[in-house]
Amino acid sequence: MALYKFLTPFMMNPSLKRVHFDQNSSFLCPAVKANSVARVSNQIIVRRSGNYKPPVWKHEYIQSLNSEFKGEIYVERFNELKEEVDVMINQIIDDPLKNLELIDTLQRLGISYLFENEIKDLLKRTYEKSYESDDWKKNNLYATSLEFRLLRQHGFNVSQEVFNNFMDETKNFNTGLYQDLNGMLSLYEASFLCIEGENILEAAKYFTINYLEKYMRSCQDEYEASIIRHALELPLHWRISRLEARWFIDIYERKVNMNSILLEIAKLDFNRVQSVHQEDLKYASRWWRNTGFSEKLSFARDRLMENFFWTVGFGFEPELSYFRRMSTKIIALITTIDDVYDVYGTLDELELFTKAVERWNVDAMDKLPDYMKICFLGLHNSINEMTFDVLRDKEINVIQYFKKTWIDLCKSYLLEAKCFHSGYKPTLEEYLDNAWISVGGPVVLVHAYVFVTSPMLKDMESLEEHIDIIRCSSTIVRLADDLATSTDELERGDVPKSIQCYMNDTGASENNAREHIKHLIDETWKKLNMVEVENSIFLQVLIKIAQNLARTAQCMFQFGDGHGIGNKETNANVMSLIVRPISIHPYSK
Ligand code: 0FV
Ligand code: MN
Ligand code: MN
Ligand code: MN
Ligand code: MN
Repeated sequence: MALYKFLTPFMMNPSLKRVHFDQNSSFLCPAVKANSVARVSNQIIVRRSGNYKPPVWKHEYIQSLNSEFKGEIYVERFNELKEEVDVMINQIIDDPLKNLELIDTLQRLGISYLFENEIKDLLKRTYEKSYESDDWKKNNLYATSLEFRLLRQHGFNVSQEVFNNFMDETKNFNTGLYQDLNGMLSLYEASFLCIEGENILEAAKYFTINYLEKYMRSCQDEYEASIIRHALELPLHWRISRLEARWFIDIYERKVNMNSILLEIAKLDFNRVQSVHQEDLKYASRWWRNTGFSEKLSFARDRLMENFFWTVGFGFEPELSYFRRMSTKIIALITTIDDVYDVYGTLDELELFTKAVERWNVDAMDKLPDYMKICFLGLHNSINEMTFDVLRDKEINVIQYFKKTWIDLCKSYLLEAKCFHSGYKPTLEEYLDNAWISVGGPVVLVHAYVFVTSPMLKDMESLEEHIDIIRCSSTIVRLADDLATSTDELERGDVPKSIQCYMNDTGASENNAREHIKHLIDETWKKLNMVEVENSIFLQVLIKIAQNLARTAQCMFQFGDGHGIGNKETNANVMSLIVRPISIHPYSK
């Protein structure tokens, strides 16, 4: 890959290798705010500052979390309810629309994972049935869209042509459909399962968004408005399932004719799963404290809770504890090392650190400054320990695969650091060729894949073949991150991010550039949707985590920098997902 091919000549210039600082001039970059100036062998080193705030969620607070749903008291009731739902799923067979609605409700309530096989069977029966007669959906936009979305989500082959019925001769959607709000909402959600080149679904997206936005402005019904607003903020397909479950449980409770069995099991299960998450979080927080990073590397973000929150987005299921615990460590390490490269380290130091990671050997530590020694050994020990766990439990040595992701990450960081120090402005294409790596996506995904599956060497090797999945997912993380963080980053001194690269390339305004980046997210999702899922269980797992990573990023960066700044939206999400159980007493809400 010809990364930043024009950069090399700049970097050959030795005068750029060390930052010389003359206190009277600010030739470096006018935006750089130096808060730390140190003298090392007669040279003055300028260190930038992230001005990061201390963590909102303290270790002691985290350790004090203790859910009553952890124990056995609710198990019996839970099992009873589960049996009742089982019966419910097996009962309905002759009304395809009722079947689909049940599946949709189970998914939105966050309990479909408890009935995975039953749901697959039910969908299969519905799929076969829909060939016998289509009277139930023929002129029903709501039923057609719901069926389309659920079937496609579950890997059934279904064509966008099913919507032809609802278009006029000029291939525009019928405006008569405006009368059918549920249908419009359902078509809106379905349109996000679009793959590249599907023009009907693309048209459906614009048709429904335009209408729903207009409808919102005059909507008087508060319940209805909250549902439409929620849908327009982020489509279902882009949302993390735990957060959707927490939101939908409240909505469902207010629904006319809701099923109280489903509501009760959803609440109980949410709380039960949350108690598992709390134990994972407590483990991760003990690990984090034990690294000493927050004192020794105090320039870096101390965001253990936020790091953990990501992992609940990747996979919430109770049996994924080990995966969440290790993934939290990985994101904490990524965030810290990112700050070393972006904020604190000098270019010379960063070159040394990159070499040490490439050697992956404790001896490589000798030449590093003290603050980097602790960072390097923390990384080395954590990843080696995970490798040990995997070797012990899954009988496969994955060190070369783990190691490679960290080397690639550090190289991509170094390239950005060089670019910053030389003032080189990459094109958007050049930038993205590197920036999908520098956002940490490949590190997260390759480790996750190992933790969630039991891969064989051939599966590890085939990851390279499916690098497009990893790249698409990581690109979405990168673009969402840039939309949320690049204003602060440029202020503190950083490379041009995707928005600025596009502005440089085209002369577009910042607003237009932001719109373009959002459009790229949309386009990248289409590629992430386009993957054949029937052939391998390993591939299915990879796709699922890759999509969840993209979703979590869109959630973290939906209202600005929810990862680094600890904003009110992230704090509210943490409270409702991780800290507070749902009240289960019917009168105590
Ligand atoms: C982003 O920070 C950051 F640290 C992230 C997204 C950590 C979590 C990563 C994954 C879950 C993949 P920042 O905006 O400083 O990153 P860049 O790359 O822009 O410096
Ligand atoms: Mn950064
Ligand atoms: Mn960075
Ligand atoms: Mn393939
Ligand atoms: Mn960023």
